Amino acid sequence: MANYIMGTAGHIDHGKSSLIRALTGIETDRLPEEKARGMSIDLGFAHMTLPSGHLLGIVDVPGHERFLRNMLTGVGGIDIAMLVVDAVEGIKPQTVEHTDILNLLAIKGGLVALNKIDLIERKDFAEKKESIETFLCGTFLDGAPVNGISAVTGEGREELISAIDSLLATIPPRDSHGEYRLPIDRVFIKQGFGTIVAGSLLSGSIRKGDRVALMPQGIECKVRAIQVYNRDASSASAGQRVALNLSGLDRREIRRGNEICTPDIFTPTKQYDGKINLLQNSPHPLRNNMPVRIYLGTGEYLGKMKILEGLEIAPGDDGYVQVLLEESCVCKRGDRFIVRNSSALYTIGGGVVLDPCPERHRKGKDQVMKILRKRDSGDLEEVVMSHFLSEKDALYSSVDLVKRLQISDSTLFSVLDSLVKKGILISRPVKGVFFHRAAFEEAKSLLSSTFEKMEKAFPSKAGWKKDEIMKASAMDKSRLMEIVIETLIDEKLLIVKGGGILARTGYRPVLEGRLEELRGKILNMLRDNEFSPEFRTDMIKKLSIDDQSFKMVEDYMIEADGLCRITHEFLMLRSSVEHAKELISRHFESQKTINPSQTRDILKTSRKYIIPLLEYFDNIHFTRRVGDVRIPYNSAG
Ligand SMILES: Nc1nc2c(ncn2[C@@H]2O[C@H](COP(=O)(O)OP(=O)(O)O)[C@@H](O)[C@H]2O)c(=O)[nH]1
Ligand SMILES: [Mg+2]
Repeated sequence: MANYIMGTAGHIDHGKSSLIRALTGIETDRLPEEKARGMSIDLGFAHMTLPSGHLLGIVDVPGHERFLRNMLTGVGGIDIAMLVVDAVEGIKPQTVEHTDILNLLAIKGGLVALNKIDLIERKDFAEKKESIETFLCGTFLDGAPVNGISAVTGEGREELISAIDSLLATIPPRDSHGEYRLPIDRVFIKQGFGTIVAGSLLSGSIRKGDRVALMPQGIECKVRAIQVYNRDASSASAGQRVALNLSGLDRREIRRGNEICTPDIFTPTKQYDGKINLLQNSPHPLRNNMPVRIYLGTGEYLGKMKILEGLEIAPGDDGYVQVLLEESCVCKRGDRFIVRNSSALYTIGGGVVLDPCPERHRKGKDQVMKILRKRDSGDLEEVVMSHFLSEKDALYSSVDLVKRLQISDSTLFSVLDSLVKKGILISRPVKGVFFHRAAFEEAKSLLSSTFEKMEKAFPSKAGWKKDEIMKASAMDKSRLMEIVIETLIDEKLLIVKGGGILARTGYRPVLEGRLEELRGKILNMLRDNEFSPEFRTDMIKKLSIDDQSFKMVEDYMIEADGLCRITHEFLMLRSSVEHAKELISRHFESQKTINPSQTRDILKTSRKYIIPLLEYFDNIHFTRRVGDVRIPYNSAG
């Protein structure tokens, strides 16, 4: 047994409300004004259990064109539609308009009740039926059953009910798992209970006690009680008409058009991307930035449509638009909407939401169009992928994606999981991020070509800082590039040298002729005076070279020869440093401490070298300073 909701449609006085009464025994015209005028103004609600056991909720809509906005509020959540046509009058303006609207809303199925057959000759029935069938060609009701019925005599009632049942056998029930959404079509205060909201539950289930979000206001509140078809219930599921008693909410905070939904998924939005279809009989084309009225969920919004390709969309055509609303709404990819002119006199067209929270687009951007086409035609995997393809540095956490796509964690994770299994996406669980394998590979090869370029340009350099290399690859601040670098370090394809310098494994800096010669001279100068070498500035003077060349050789030697930089001026060969350490260690064998003058005596050098050298030894944790003397770094005291 499943739950479905059926909406009525059709011209005023063709017998929609009478037919609901005949089917269910429920009077849907409940307002005093409706009773007095004998016509439906607002939505009416009824329900029945079908012979199959399915529970059918019915939304009765007004047929009068003045109340079309109420009709639009009601039909957003229906599964099937019953078009009611007066057998005497036949097709009338709202028969056409309602059918157009249901068609634009992509209602899954429906049937026709050819009503008031008590008023026509039996022999005329076939002809009436045929003219309706012709009218329905090319619409969502193409080929739908047309059942003759009289709401007054009850003739054809059983046949109509079983036609509804067989139709439902072909309609998959709504998903009662995952996130729930209840677009509100009624709000009222019930004495002794407080605020009640009602609507058709589009998806998911709501339980008593749940904390729910009122959107787009973003207010959280608690479900105190639930009614399904006027009976108290502990939970409600998709495809049911539901009333919720909410605690902690003021009636004045809620309007028709607001939505009760799973917290933390939906983001209020004033712009969304969509594809719009113009009605063949729209009185004019849709022009760029034309003010319009938009009907989305149970809400009505003023706004305009930015046409993303071309200047206008002609009647009968379709196109991609960015819809800009004056107020916030919540929506999700796949939601349908209807567009009427700004004074709501006629319907222009309708469409489908493709991206609920896009950036502002400029016109004629190929990339935007490409992505919208993907979001239009693709399944959820392709839609998720379209986000990864939309930016060069597309790296998303699952939280980012839930916000962008407005789907539940579990739905998203199953898609991400499958994309990772297929090898299309890569995940880094520690960081909680996902990215496109192709983008990763591209960044990887960009990185290695950048290293290659740098190695060629500066062959004497030991390596490059992360920032330097990212800048050189024109991917500075790229989170993806950071991940590429980390990965290559993990894979030992990159090594981190002293000072956080990066180089490719196997890379050896080289010095070309003149600099190699210079290196030999510097080595000799440093060797000649182990513990009292020439200062850097003096070497540069003696060798009569420029600072730049010296620096290149110096950097190279630090890397390749283990040259030690005691201070900027004071350079020492590693072998000399080791020798000095050895002599001092020997001193420590007989003495607990060493002072600067003892050091000077041992190393036979002058004071200007001793202090920096001892500080260097402190820094590398060979010695430790205690007052004016040094002790071995690891000794107690
Ligand atoms: N003779 C006859 N009259 C009907 C039938 N169904 C509805 N009516 C009458 O048609 C009028 C409009 O019906 P109503 O249900 O309000 O139409 P709605 O505007 O489509 O909801 C009322 O006076 C009904 O009594 C029918 O099957 N036979
Ligand atoms: Mg009515």
